[in-house]
Amino acid sequence: MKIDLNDSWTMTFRGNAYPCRVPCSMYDTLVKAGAIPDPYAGENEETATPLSDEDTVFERKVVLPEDIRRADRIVLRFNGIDTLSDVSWDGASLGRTDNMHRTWEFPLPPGDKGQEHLLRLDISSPTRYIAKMQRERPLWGVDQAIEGYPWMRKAHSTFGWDWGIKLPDMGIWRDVTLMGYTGGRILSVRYAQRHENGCVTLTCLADLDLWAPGIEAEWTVTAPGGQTYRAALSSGRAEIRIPDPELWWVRGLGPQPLYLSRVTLSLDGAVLDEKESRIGLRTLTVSREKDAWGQEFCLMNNGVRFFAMGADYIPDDQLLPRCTKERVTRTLKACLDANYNFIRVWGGGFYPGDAFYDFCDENGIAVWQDFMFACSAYRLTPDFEKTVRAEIRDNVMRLRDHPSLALWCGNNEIETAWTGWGLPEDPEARADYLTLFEKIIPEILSQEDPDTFYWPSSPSSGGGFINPEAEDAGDMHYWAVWHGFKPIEDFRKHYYRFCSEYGFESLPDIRTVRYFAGEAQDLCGHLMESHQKCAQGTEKLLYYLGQMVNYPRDMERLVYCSQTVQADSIRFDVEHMRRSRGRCMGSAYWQVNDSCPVISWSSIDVFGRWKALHYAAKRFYAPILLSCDETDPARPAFYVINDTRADEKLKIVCRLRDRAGEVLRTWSADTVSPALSSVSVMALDLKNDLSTTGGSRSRYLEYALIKDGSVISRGTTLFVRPKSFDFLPAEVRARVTVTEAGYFVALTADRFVKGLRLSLKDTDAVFSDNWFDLHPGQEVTVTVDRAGLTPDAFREQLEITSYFPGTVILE
Ligand code: BMA
Repeated sequence: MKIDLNDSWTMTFRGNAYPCRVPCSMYDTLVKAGAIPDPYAGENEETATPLSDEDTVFERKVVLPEDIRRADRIVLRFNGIDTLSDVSWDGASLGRTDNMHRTWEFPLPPGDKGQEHLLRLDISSPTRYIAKMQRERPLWGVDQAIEGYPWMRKAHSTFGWDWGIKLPDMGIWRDVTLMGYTGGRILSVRYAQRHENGCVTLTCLADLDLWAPGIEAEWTVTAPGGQTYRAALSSGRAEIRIPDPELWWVRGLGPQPLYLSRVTLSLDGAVLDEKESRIGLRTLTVSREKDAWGQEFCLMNNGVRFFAMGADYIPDDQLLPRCTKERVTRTLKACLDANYNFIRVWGGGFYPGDAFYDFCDENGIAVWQDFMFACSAYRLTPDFEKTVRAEIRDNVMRLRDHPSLALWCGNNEIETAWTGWGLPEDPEARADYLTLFEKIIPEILSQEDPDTFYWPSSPSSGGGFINPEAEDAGDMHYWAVWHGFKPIEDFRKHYYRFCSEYGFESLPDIRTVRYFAGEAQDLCGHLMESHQKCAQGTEKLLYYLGQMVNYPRDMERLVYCSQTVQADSIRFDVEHMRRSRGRCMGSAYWQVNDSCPVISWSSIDVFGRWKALHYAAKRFYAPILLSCDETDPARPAFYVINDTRADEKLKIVCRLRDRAGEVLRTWSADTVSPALSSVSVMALDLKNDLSTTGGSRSRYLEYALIKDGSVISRGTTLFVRPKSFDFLPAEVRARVTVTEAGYFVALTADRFVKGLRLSLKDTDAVFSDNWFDLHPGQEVTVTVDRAGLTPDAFREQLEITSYFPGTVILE
């Protein structure tokens, strides 16, 4: 028996009472009630942050339903309390909470007569607590967050980050439930798999608490096709052999069949408790074999090594109640649309809810899961160690059976910080680092999840403070471009084994900029800079714009140019890594999403608006990619990268064009691209073509990869940066047709057009392709949802821009 207690709460803050519903928090409730201005707009953050210096109370009345009152044991469960609270029941304390990442259970006192009870949480200020702890024992952390945050087991980024405003909230951020148990309870279930000779042996290991005699424990597994396997659990354990297993694959490698597994406790035919999970029959791990380049770091699914393509994921909102299933799904759906097969959950936020992992299971996205520690020092005081041990256990037990879980990682950037960031000496905290990440966590994992790969830190070469930044082993965070002011060409000087972070900032969509800065925007002014949290962020943005593009004359142009440069830079690196497939086996750019309206490295902003980079990702993460390496412009080399398990018969067509887009020369080649490979298929000799005066400024390559008559990958290579190319104004023609499914926009141009961008003036829309190049003699058709617009409204709202101004004719 189980009911939820999410409704009918009251929050009291500064003597005022506000109604709320779980998930709820101080800031979110005040914003909803109109009691404070939107902290995401203007400079409202300044007045919002200090509110967290005060305490908050949440309370509600509870009447226990009859069937729960009759149970032997009644348990109150909080799936998430943020963070420091006293939980009381009719004025008597049930306990204290100190960790937002934990689940908290409190047994309720017996003897209930059906009367009304008062459930109350007194949540105390997080900022006062960390200030006190920090005064007593300083710990280092990132500059953009409120000092002392490492002392608290609360999403670090709620204290501010270099993409997040400071809103250290208080609240009940996940479901509250009331459960009644009679006779026994399933505490936890874990599954182990053995794959042998085309057969999978599944073992169920259940932790059962049985206090009445005669209880039977049964386990059933139902295959996707409906076939059911059964076994009785003895001492919580049983084995089932599945002879023709339908294997679960990471997307692109195969399908994602899910088996439904159910453990049931029953007495005389009545079900007392049950637990259901969806499992995938698969192996998924990290291979670290030694090879010609050092030691590989490579994800491997059912024995197949695959190239991980994705990005780093942060919380979907700074206000946790807004991190709903809809928001998570919107982000992950956009990842699918952009051809990701991988995502890294970064360690400075929180452990996502079940919806995140369910989506990844259903769609084959491999998950790199950090534990929630990032860029900080910690002290393992007895209290801290106790709560961290419980946190690790809670989350491992919740997430371990998801087929999409590829690896656990101890933390973000702490090993590398201790070795190379020049931090204040702190031998105690340094020793505690090793104890926590190289002893305590591996020990817990060896008991709770021995089959999932563990990596101590990101980046790392394997731990022990030994060369965490090494390029030839482990994963790598590469920030010399952007934070280090290196030119984007520097990306190609490195051959990482797995690049789990690298990034480049841009401004969000113009409507997002207007949301936080209104019409009076000045990139370097205080208002805009309050939404630019990166140290020297404005300087970095302008520095790279100056290198790459012509001067952007107004804010709309600045948005367009900054997104163009971001997309070009990340594409430049991804294609380099994918061409080096085998040596490099993974790319996660920093970062897919935003948690508030800011200037950041994301490819989608907080409102779900795609930047140029997200459209580029859809192209550069295509399972089969044609890529041009023009490191030597006189001899550009073409690679076909195939990340599927099938050999593919393909045709390459490549044209050298002049600045007007006229074709000067054409090459074509047929090729068979072997499964899971990157092969250099042809090189051109352009020495004479580019040596004429202005040759490289007025000529470019355009190329396409064709499968069964359709273009599956295409690209353009300029031999100079966009600002140096001699563009000509083009005339773009757009023909709009409407069908039930949506609008089709067929686009042609009389000259070369770089970065053609479609948008709707007042409506959010995701186009099937966008921010692409157009060449004379070619037509590109883009589709978009009807978005509730009539054909006339659609035509009125349609805006088409490109890198070099020209004219647009709407037909
Ligand atoms: C990293 C991350 C984050 C940070 C990002 C951008 O290294 O791990 O801490 O937000 O870079 O600076």
